[in-house]
Amino acid sequence: MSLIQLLDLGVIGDERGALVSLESNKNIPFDIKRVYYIYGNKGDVARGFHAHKALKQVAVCVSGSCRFVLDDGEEKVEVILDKPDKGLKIEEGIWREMYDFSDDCVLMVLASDFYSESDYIRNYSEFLRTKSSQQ
Ligand code: T46
Repeated sequence: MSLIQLLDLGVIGDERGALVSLESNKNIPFDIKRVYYIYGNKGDVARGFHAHKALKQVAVCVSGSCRFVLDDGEEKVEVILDKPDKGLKIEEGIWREMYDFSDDCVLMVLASDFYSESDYIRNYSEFLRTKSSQQ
């Protein structure tokens, strides 16, 4: 499966403007248990630098833009999020880094589970070891 999975969230638009609705197991392919958002980042700040053991997420840049680097241990890809109707699906076991936050960036993330630090792999060598032990 491609590392870049961009979901078309669908816009319900009319003459007043746009509306995007996000629903568990419909346009978001899991039960949404948590929503968080990231904003006010300095442009030169990078975030992420971890993978999740089990968590699935969909990231939506509802305002502005930012750049994701996704890495499955074999391949690295880059994707720019700059559309509020596009969601980047990030499966478990994918290392992610985020860069180039615009001043107006609001990055909203829908997650398949509650926050748990024990689901994070924050060390890149450990991430690669996990991937090679799965092969
Ligand atoms: C991810 C990327 C896209 C909480 O207490 N609850 C939460 O729901 C979250 C997401 C974080 N935290 C705490 C954990 C840290 O002490 O907030 C602090 C900052 O989190 P972190 O450094 O992991 O933030 P990012 O921006 O590097 O990563 C976040 C998510 O943590 C992560 O799951 O995939 O955004």
